[in-house]
Amino acid sequence: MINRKRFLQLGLLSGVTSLLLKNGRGQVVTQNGPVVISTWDAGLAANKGAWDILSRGGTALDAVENGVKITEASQNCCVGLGANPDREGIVTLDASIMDHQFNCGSVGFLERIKHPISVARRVMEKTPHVMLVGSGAQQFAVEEGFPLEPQVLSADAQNAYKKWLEHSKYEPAINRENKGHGPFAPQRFDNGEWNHDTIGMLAMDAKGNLSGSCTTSGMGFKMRGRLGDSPIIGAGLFVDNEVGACVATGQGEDVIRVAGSHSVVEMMRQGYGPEVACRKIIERIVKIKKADAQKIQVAFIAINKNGIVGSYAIHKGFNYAIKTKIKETLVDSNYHFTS
Ligand code: SD4
Repeated sequence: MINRKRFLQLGLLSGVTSLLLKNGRGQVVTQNGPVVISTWDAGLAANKGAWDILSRGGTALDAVENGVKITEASQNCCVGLGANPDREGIVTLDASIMDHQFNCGSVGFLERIKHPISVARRVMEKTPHVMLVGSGAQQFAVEEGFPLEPQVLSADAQNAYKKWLEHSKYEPAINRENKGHGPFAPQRFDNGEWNHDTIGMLAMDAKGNLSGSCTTSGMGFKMRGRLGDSPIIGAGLFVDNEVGACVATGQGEDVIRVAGSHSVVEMMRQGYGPEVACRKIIERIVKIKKADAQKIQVAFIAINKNGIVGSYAIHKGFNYAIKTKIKETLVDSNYHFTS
């Protein structure tokens, strides 16, 4: 007989059990069709954009593009052209998108384009390639009709960059939804609103198909030319419609090392529920990093084929937004280090 621990591991119970009910055959299904989840509290607004599509019977793919475009367009956020620049003072953007049939596209090191996620989708749909970077990605975007935006920093980013130039050290802070101070002080806002640079989104549509998207300015004040995990399929994002999907946020280098999102999906293939699958790969990163794990944040969110969602982070302070027909909320993630 299945014991309680195994039951929990398989994700048959989770923090979002209220989203679920058992049908007559005892399978766990989403109560009211579509579901969308996305990283950090900016996900609340982004999920609304996804829901506009999902609630009208649209596809998960359209939903995850539309959703994160809201965050990309926001000048007062961590993602898109209003975000923190690299060391040279230039904003460079990465994004990826993946549908339910292993179609995927991404862009990296893209400058002066407002919606990298839409360029990633065009790469997926209109080229024989998966990934375009730098000036080639920008050239493709312009050829596709995306306007070239002026190369200026937002007022917040300008202030942050000026401040950063005072010491010019690359010391990524631990990403949290930060209301605190001390070693975890925010990178950017004095009021501690946030210190992260990415939105990742996963959706299941009314047909039960999954898709995912991820878009970021990367780590603030990174070396010029640096790519993180977000544009790398299998690291920042992975979708396998038979199993589930995962998206990552946090220190991209350490997500890439373990092929993070793909590894989480493989854990779900082995039968683990989304939260346990995320936890297992977080534990793998913590083991690899040894004492340095204290200094980095990585978090995953995941959804399985039954519409069950879960997450796990290295440190406290990660949260993600859920939207279904009956629920719209921000969930505090479980995490590895309790002290
Ligand atoms: C990166 N994973 O470029 C991104 C950064 C991030 O919240 O998620 N920040 O490494």
